Amino acid sequence: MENDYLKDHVTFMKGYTWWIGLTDELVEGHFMWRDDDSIVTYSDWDNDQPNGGPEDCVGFYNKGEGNGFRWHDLDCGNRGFYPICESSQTEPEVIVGK
Ligand SMILES: [Ca+2]
Ligand SMILES: [Ca+2]
Repeated sequence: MENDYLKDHVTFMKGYTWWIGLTDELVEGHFMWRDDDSIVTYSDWDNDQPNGGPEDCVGFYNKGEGNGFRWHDLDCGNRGFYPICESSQTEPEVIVGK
């Protein structure tokens, strides 16, 4: 599972949050991969996520010791998070609604 692969490779850098290239900025609650607009078929949301609203970008988020990384929807404008997928940050996006 790709998700587990990524976890294995980023777990050693706890304290950082990693964008995974998943977003619902086109249709709220409808998460799609940025690289090919495919619908997400697997998920690893944290217990109270996604909590929606203006948080449209999904990151690997580590709450604290022992918790590991789970998915959180987060404010796309957050700086200091690191993209796992290179394709996400530079493509022009057409926002059709929220
Ligand atoms: Ca959202
Ligand atoms: Ca959230």
